[in-house]
Amino acid sequence: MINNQFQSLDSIDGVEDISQENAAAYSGGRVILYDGKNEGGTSLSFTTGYVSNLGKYGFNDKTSSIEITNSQRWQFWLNTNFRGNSITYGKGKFNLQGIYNNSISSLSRTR
Ligand SMILES: [Ca+2]
Repeated sequence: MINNQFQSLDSIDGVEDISQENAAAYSGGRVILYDGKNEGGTSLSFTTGYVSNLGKYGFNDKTSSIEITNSQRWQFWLNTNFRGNSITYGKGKFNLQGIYNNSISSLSRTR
């Protein structure tokens, strides 16, 4: 009985390890939005795709800094549905300046 219990705990650990590896592989890149400068405060991350309205995530007009990993590129718009002025960033960490601070409403991955 005890051995069986240990075996099933080991199995569970094994599954968790595999999913962590998959998560690491899948995170070949991501964008992370922060509501504070210098990657501070609340964050929200995406690995791919199009986000037409950050309001769906409670993050409309909140982003103050951005981190992009690997070789991804992301474009950020002032308005929802990819409208208005936009700015594009590649890999790195950025504080949003001027009109872009606390104004991003949509984004999409471009690479
Ligand atoms: Ca906006």
